[in-house]
Amino acid sequence: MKKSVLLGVATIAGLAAGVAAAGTADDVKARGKLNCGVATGVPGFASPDANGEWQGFDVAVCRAVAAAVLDDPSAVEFIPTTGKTRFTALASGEIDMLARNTTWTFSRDVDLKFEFVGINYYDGQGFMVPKALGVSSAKELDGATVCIQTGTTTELNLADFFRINNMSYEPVPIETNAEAQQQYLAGACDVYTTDASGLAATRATFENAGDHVILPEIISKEPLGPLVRHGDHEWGDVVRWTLNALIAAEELGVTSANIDEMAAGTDNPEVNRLLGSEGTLGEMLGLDATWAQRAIKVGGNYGEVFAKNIGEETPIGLARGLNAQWTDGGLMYAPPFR
Ligand SMILES: N[C@@H](CCC(=O)N[C@@H](CS)C(=O)NCC(=O)O)C(=O)O
Repeated sequence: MKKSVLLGVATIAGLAAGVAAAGTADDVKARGKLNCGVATGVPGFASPDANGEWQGFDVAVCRAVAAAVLDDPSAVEFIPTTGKTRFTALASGEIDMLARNTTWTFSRDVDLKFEFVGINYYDGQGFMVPKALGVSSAKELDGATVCIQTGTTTELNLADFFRINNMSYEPVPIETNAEAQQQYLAGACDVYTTDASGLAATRATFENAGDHVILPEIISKEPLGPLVRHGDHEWGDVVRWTLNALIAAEELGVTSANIDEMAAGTDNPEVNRLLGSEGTLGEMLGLDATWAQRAIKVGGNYGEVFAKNIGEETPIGLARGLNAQWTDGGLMYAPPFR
């Protein structure tokens, strides 16, 4: 068992080393299309709408990168990946980047050889139970059956949490969020555990959402963000600074409503460098002067993307919390555009 796990990791890292040398930024430009790995379906984060168009908070990152690099937010092939398949898809070169509620951890960076370019959502793992179970704390879950997605940090945190609290559980392994939802609603498990954002997204689709409670414990840190292969620095920079552009735009007050006006030039030099009316940041990135303008125009700044897809006015109903700007008591903090 141990051997096969090690082999799997070595294979992923080996694949990554081979593909990285190719230079993904050039590949994407030559192909004219971005291959973006996303979830198979998490409402608000990544899921196809009634017309088959991918929508969501993670999808917005893919579209912003496509707009920056290819001048076309629709030049994206969305590739659904599960907790298990996402890393081989990235390492093998099937996808150029992964934007799928994926937690930045030591081993995914150092051992699997991926580069997390930033954090687009600070999350933590939670638990959902049917109200009828009469449980009000995760510490009351001794002996529970737990629906758990394989290949995730969720699986590992769950084991740690139960061990620390001297409790036992029976895992019900599942592959996708849709399957988890179905199994949980069918009563195959007492508890569904995943990132708290994923729980909110899943519960929002329930017919009787009020019959289910999210327990107060958050048992882990899940900094979620987009990632690329190690060693592919030019491409890593493009994805990193596209995400930073969306975050900085919110801090600087650049919105989808005022961006055209601001792009003509403002009395804030950083806004001018971001939007390309001053300086040569785009050129340094291997792009043109208006790359960030295009990225921001797709769905607005970080705050607009958040509000539209997962914010308090949406059925998902997430508060900004840790994901507020640093100027507003949160952790969102883009490095300077200079
Ligand atoms: N953040 C954790 C868990 C991510 C995860 O896979 N969460 C599930 C539950 S919301 C998910 O996104 N599923 C998407 C899918 O099934 O397509 C990780 O990186 O391992």
